[in-house]
Parts: sequence; structure tokens; C-alpha cells
Amino acid sequence: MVTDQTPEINYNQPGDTDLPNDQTEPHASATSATAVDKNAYDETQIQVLEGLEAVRKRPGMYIGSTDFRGLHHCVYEIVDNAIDEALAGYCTDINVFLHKDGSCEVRDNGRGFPVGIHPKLGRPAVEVCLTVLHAGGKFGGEGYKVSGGLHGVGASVVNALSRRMKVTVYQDGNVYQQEYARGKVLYDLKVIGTTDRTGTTVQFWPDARGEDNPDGVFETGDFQFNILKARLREMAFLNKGVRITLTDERVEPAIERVYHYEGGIIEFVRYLNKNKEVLFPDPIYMEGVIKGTTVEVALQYNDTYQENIYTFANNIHTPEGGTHLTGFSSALTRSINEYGRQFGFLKASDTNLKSEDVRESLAAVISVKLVEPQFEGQTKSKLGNSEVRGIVDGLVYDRLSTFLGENPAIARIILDRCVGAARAREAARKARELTRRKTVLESASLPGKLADCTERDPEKCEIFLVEGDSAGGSAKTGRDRFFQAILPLRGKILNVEKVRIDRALSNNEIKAMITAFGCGYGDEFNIEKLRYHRIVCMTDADVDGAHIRILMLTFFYRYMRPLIEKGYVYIAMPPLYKVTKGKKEYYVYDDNELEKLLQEIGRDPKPEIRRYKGLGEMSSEQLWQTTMNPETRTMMQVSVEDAMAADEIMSLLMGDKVEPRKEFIEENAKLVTDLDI
Ligand code: TSJ
Repeated sequence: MVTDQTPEINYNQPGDTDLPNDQTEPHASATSATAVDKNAYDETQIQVLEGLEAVRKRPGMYIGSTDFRGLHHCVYEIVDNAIDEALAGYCTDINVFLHKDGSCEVRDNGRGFPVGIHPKLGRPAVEVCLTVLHAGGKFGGEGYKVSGGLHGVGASVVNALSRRMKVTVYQDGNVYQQEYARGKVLYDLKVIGTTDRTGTTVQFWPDARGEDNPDGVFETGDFQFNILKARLREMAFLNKGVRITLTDERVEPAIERVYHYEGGIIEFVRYLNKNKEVLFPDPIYMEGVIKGTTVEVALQYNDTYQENIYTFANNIHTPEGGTHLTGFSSALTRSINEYGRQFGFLKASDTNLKSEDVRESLAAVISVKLVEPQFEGQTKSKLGNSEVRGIVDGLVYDRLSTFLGENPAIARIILDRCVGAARAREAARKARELTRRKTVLESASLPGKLADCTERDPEKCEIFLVEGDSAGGSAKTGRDRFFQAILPLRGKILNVEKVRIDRALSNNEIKAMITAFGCGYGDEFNIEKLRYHRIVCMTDADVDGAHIRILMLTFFYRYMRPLIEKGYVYIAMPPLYKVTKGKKEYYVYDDNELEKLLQEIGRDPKPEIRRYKGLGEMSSEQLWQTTMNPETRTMMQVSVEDAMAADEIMSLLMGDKVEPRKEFIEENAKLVTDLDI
């Protein structure tokens, strides 16, 4: 009895009753619902409501967070359903709209969500998917659901967290529709018209807090075009051939972006290298289906000294790596070493190339699709399935060895690069051993220019990295010396993107930061030793300031990434304007705010507006009040949410290609200022 009532769905179960073909009356489900045990339905309905109530009580458990991340996650959750239909081979187009009324609409041209009556629940399958927790993933007999966000929670969670949701199914000549409010059915699935297309459309209005909705779940309902754009583009790269559009109708004229890559991850790798010089024109690509797991790898070397490997499992980014990455790395190392030995790039006396030698300068994308992915690690973003290691290793070793054998010119370029990396690593190691006692890591004395704070508990301490000695002076005078340290940095800091580690470490500003922070760098980075839990970049609010900030962030990103991952890095927000009217003074941080203020205080008599060009124009007291005082300041926390966007901007701004950089700075001077990596 109990098992009969559990809201488990097995859509392709024998005895599944589909809607009769002549079903045209509005309340499609009403007739069939009488066919099942009424009491059973009532009880399952209670379970359904309890399930969605749980989602509304603890939304974070289902969607990760209720901030902008959770909000955007809702879009991905819905899009994932359409991607699955595309992977099943039935859908070519997915359109995402951001409407003026705050809703998001996702349309596909697949087969249309099944509307047949679910045998156990007596409700149309589409309703079950959207109202029963965890129902989504269990649909579909053949094939498997490969897509699905980090939480993979299903569309019903999005429904529960939406003020309203509307689903429209185009199928068998009919247009079906049903609506919900905070997960509750508003009316039975009904036929609202006829059609000659097929597909599924879901539109939802997120339950965001606002003046009219004080009890809303999400802190914000403001979909950000750039965040959605990045993920949808990634989805298009990972699922070749699918055409994904994103249309923002909240602005006039509407903005539309189309993402469609016939080359899939090959084009992804080109994109990663797009502002870099590449060592050979076409990425190397390999693909295979082994024991039910689909493996795709694309790689291409460039002329930087960084590795840039992105791994995915079932379209989910796995920044912590996992078995697909270890399989790839070991196969890459093995095949390059074997080729090197066979063709004399490595002499008998040479040791084998190490994994880091063959990954230097490498841009690669690894994408696996498997039936039951296991995600592990702190942020559940590491692939754990052990069988995947051998599968990826086998495929990459096989295909890469063949490729190198057939393309000696490219093989030579790769081998030269990797052997060069090994030599540099060896030289750096020797140099480090010679100067062991004096390395930046172990040096006991703090940099001379650092004005340290008296507090020793890192959790309470802040360090301001200040552009220029003069602003540094004001900051030193203005700060609270108990918990705020100041490190003035002179001019542009070294671009670590363009040099190997040994050169980076000979740079004075870099050395000063490393010793001040106290936690080392690279492989020897130890966050336990970090002396400040807030590292604040304080630069002028102009393009130069933005550039210096990016250089600092590049350095943290490449050598001390945990600092960013842990959220210890901030950007100070000095005011752009000071407005004086009568005896009153206002500090204003952006142009919108200025406009608002002027409307509020009126322009008659005319207020005096002063634009700050640099930190140096502020007195130490002003700097404290506006930018450094925790009571009154605003700071922007830097996250690596979108490491790819970060890397893109960095290589754009740092790379050798001057033209794209100039264009970017000219077009995005504002963006660089607002940069939230
Ligand atoms: F889940 C959802 F409602 F949020 C949603 C589902 C949202 C969007 C935009 C699309 C979809 C969706 C679901 N598109 N296509 C499908 N396809 C199916 O659900 C489907 C169709 C046919 C069959 C079959 O076996 O005949 C099976 C499935 C799972």
C-alpha cells in the first residue's frame, strides 16, 4: 500500500495510460484522475505539498543559496531539462528570454514534455515533474539524464521558489498549459489551442524579495545578463550543435546573443586561447564512448606559462578536478614522454618530463558524460567515479600517441615546449636551493614599506594594498592602526601572466606582498599562515587603477588562488564624487547614485560637485571615512565564480595582442571599474 503511494515516477512503465488522441477538452487530467484510487491521490498530494514546503523552508539546501547565485541556478535548472532533450537527439534550439516583468522564459523545440497521466499519481507527467520533489531525474526510460546543475534538484524546486510558473507543451497538435503559484497547482492542465510544432516552454517569476513581496525567498530577482551569458555559452560549447539564444527584453532595444558551436569543445579551446598566441593552429581533439561513458578532450598549447584546463562531468564544471583529470594528466605525460624518448627529444641521461611540464602552456577542455556521476570534495565539484580514470587515460593515451606519430611537426613543437618547461623548473629548483635561507618564504623580516597593524589575530586583520606612495601615506595616517595594515605598491606591478615563476619572484612588489601575507605561494601556499583575512586592493577609480587591480588579481589568481576562493580578497570602493550643498557633504560612489542624489537634494541652489580622480586627492580623514572605515565603507568581494571570465579578461588585458586590449579598455572602461571577477 505504502509503496503504491510513494511519488516515484517511472514514466515508461508498462500500463502507462496516455491521453486519448481525441482529448481536446480543457481539463485534460480530470477524466483520467477518476480512474485511480482517490484516497491514494489525496495522500500523495499531501506528500507533494509537504515536499515543496520543505523547499520553501530551506531553499539553500536545494538551490545552494538565496543570493544571486541561487537565482541564476533556477535558470540553469530549467535549461538543463531542455539540454537533456537535445542530448537525446530531439531538440536543436533553446531560447532563454528575460522579460520586462522580471520573469525568465525557457523554450525548446523538443518532443514536448509528456502530458500522459502518470499511473500511480493520476496526474499528467508534466505536472508531476513540476510539483513532485526529485521527480525530474527519473523520467525517460532509455538514455540517461546527463545534464543537471550542481544540485541537480529538478524543476519542481524552481517551481516551489517561484511566485508563479507557467508551463506550455506543444504536442500532437495541441497546446497544453498549466500554471502554479509557489509550487501549488492553479488549474489542471488544459488545452488552450492547436499547433503544428512541438516543444516545451517554461516561464517563471522568481519569488524574490521586494517592496511588494517582503517574504520572498531570493535576496534579489535581478537576472544578470553577463552571468547567464557565460553559463549558456559554456553549455553551447559542451553540447555541440545545440543553438542557445539569450534575449534580454528588459532593455531597449533588446539584446540577443546566439551560442551555437558545431565544433563543440574544439571551439571552447579556441575561445580560451583567443587572445593568446597559439603554438599550432588547430586544437587536438579526441572523442570516444567507452563502457557507456562519453569522453571528449580538446587541447592546444599557447605561448603563456600557465595551464588552463577546464574539466566537466555531465556539463557540470568540476574545478576541483577528479578522476577524469587524473586520467588525462597521466596519459598526457606518458604519451609525450614516450614520444620524446623514441625520437630523441629526451636523452638517456634526462629524467622523464613531469606532469607539470607537459601541462605548462596548455589550454584544454575535458568533458565526460556518464550515467551516475559521483561528486565529491568540499564543494561537491570533484568527480569521484574511479572507473573514469582508466577510461579517459586509455582514450587519451591511444589517440594522442597516434596523433603525435602522424604529426611530427606539431609533436616537435610540443616536445620543445615541454622540455623547455622541465629545464626552467630544474633551474628554478637549483636557484631556490642555493638561496634556501634567503627565499621570500622564509625571510623573517617584513617589507620595509609595510605599516603593520598591532593585532595578531588574522581574522581581525586587514591589509590595504595601495596604489602609489602618496595615497599610501594618507592611508597610513587615516587607518585604524590596531587592525589595519598598509602596503603601498609603486606603479604597475609585474604581469605574472608573461613570466615564469622565477622572474615573478624577483619582483619587489610581488616579494613585498608574499612576505607581508606570510603564507607562501604556489605549491607551498599555506592559508593557515595568512596574516590578514581581508586583503583589500585600493587603487584609483580610473583605467590605470583598474589595470593595476587586474594585475594584483592575476597574481593572486595564479599564485595564491585559495585567497580568492576563500573570499579573502576585496576591492575598496573609493567615492567618485563629493557633492556639497550648503553645509552638507555627500560622498557618491557611482553615476546612478549621483543622479539620484541630485534629484533628492535638488539642483537649486546648485550643489557643488567634485569628481575625484585619484585617492591622492583625498585627505587621510576623508579616505578613512569614505573607503576604509568598516562602519561606512563599501567593499566588493572578489570571487572566482566565473574563473573563465577572469582568465579571459586577464589574458585580454595582459596578453601580447595589443589591439583587443585597447578595444576592450576603451569599450569597457566602466566594466573594468566594476569588475567583479
Ligand atoms: F522540466 C521542465 F518543465 F522544467 C522543462 C522540461 C523545461 C523545459 C524548458 C523543457 C523541458 C523538456 C522536457 N523539454 N523536453 C522534454 N522532454 C521530455 O520530458 C520527454 C519527452 C519525451 C519522452 C519520451 O520518452 O517520449 C521523454 C521525455 C523525458
